[in-house]
Amino acid sequence: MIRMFETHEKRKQKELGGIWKLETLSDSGNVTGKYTATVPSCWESVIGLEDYRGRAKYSATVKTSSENLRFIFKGISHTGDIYLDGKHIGHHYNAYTPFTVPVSDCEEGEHLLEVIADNRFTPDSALHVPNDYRTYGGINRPVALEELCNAYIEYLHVKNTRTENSWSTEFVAKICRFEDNGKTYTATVELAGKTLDFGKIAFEGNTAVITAETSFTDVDEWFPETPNLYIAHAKLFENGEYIDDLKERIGFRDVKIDGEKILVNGKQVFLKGFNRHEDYGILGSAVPENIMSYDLDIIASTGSNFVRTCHYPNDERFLDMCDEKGFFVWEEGHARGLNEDRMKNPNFKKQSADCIEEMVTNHFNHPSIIIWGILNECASHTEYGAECYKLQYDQLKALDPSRPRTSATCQHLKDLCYDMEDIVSLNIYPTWYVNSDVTEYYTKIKNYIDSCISSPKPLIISEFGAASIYGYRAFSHVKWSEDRQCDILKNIIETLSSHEEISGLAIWQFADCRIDDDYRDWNSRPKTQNNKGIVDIFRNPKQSYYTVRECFTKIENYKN
Ligand code: ADA
Repeated sequence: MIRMFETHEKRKQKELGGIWKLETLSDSGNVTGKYTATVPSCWESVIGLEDYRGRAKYSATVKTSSENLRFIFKGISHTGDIYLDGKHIGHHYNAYTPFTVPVSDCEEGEHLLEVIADNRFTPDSALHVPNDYRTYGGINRPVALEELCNAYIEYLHVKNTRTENSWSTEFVAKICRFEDNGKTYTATVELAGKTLDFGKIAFEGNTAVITAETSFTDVDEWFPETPNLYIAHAKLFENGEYIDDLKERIGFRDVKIDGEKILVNGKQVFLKGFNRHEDYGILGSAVPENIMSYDLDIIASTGSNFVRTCHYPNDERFLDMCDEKGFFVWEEGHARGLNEDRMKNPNFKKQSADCIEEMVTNHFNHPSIIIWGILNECASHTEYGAECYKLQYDQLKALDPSRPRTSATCQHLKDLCYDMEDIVSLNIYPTWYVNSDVTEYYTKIKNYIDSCISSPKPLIISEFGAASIYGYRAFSHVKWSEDRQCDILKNIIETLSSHEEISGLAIWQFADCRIDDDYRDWNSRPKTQNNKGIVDIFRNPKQSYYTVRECFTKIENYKN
């Protein structure tokens, strides 16, 4: 599946999974090895390619029966070039956002589809750099092929705004056509028993953005405890004939900031949970659906209601599960620990803007996403860095003013961006990286923040934690023992959760994850992993799982 619910009744869409041919390529393009790989998967789970950093070509034969096609790639890590019958038809940078490749005038029959994936760290790559998570290689998320008529619905956004005793809803859809064939196009959308008519579509060139509005009084709101979901179903007509459709799953949920409070449907929430990388065992970032679901069940069992998709947009199937199972999500654009030099990479601004645009356009309708994040621990303490933060915050606001924005900082006492964001978020490691009393350490930063911001705003501790080696127990509770990790997590959760002004606690991190072996701090990462999980990379619980469960289940999900 490419989503956890049916997205079409009319459009013909098939997943292009199965076993593909895989050939590793030298920098000059010569074949250096022949393999096969399942799609989706990372090539690190192909014997002989466990540590491969380079380029490789996937190939498969696809059968088509329509002249108008669209290929959907949910994720190629980290750069993909697409060829159909040897002709270059698409290019995309970034492992974590989906992209599509429309093809017209395609003859019916069999075609050769080739995908060259590239996970090298080159000067052209501003966001995928050696890091404290691994940039895997390959087609690590699903691929699908759609057979279309002359026009199709590219996206449908449903914007719900909660009013006194009803919901006002705006529908925004983008329609694309392959050519102006002189025919008339109209569209409708159905939701919660209502059908609206978008009317006749006026194209500008071969695209059109259409809107319609209504209100609802008798719908069930979305909360994690009652994750009520509805299907919005858009239909497209050509000269009155039904030719295409798109189903989106939405929730009646709105999120507001009121002083230091985060309000969801008017209720003040307390976010407690984890930072989660997309990484599992030997499967890497191609996490299968059952593990995504298992992860969320483990997280829920600790009394958590919150997941931060550190440090990049996540697989839509995972976000679908967060909608269904009921989690609050902070989803963020792709960036981790980029210093000013890296932010000055000539490709940085465009690669960041593209990632944010793709993230918001594709993930807009998820009710679980209540916060957009950017630029984790980047150069928010320099003038140039702050200019980049402002650019990205402005872009996010233009794309989606309905959700608050934040960024997790480690520049605590020199951050220049506290007044830009809707929520202040701190990554702090007292009693792990910093030998300091938790309250003293936190209070000093909080006092500085209060001196920087013009009005009160919510505060989230977006990262805190400690490392432990799975299975290492010690009466001494020395660092790296599971016992020490428990002590640190318990102390920080109990201390900080008593501070009324804090709206959220996110543990770093849910599960141990693989890192790039040329990450600058590799020598503090035994097993070439970030070991701060409360479960190991195979989801075996450490003692800290039980400690966190004991602490989090004592904390209310909502403040009165
Ligand atoms: C930072 C960073 C995380 C991780 C963490 C750690 O806060 O945001 O990605 O690297 O440190 O484990 O040190």
